Amino acid sequence: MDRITVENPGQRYISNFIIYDALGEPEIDINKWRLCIDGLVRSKKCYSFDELEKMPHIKYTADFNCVTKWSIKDVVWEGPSLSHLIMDSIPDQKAKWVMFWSADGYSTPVPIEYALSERSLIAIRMNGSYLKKENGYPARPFIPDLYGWKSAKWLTLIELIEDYRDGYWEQYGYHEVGRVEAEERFKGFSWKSIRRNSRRSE
Ligand SMILES: Nc1nc2c(c(=O)[nH]1)N[C@H]1C(S)=C(S)[C@@H](COP(=O)(O)O)O[C@H]1N2
Ligand SMILES: [Mo]
Repeated sequence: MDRITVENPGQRYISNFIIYDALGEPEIDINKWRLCIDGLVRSKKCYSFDELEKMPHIKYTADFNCVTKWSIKDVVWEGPSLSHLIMDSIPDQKAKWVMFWSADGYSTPVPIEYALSERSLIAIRMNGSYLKKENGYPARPFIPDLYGWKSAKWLTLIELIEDYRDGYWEQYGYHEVGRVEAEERFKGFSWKSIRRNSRRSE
């Protein structure tokens, strides 16, 4: 899996990431930092950076798409498979959403089928180097099909839950799922469904 292409209507490419830290940049002590899997799982687990680093990694090139319409072309993403991490904790049948939580208090939900996609990973490297502090060191999830706000920087916790809950941006109206290809930018609104509905009424 070397390259993942996702259609990104309405986006334009820029050359550098615009750094966002809605709740401020947290201080992280890498020796104390852990990434934990919790909630509706049979076996709760926490991993150190060293453990994540030593696991098998997946690696591919894919664009990063921010819902505010900027994109970065061809970022090389690398890290453990998100689905392997979740499956190792044995998810309960009831789990339907995954909530990502960060050290700064940021959170964002994704449907479990996206978290379990073979292309979803926990990025510990971008473009061949560890994440920069401002890009979320030590780890952030990356799901190429979803907008960038679903990639919680300074990730600490992956919580499996049954019912949808808003995260930080979703409480202000951003979409539950956030698919780039369907322009799911805001709740109850996607250009694809508008086009589909207008075709239907023609
Ligand atoms: N913890 C945290 N994660 C976050 C954000 C944030 O403010 N805090 N912003 C999100 C948004 S809207 C985007 S587009 C990307 C931006 O990533 P970057 O700061 O590495 O460019 O991070 C996402 N993850
Ligand atoms: Mo964003």
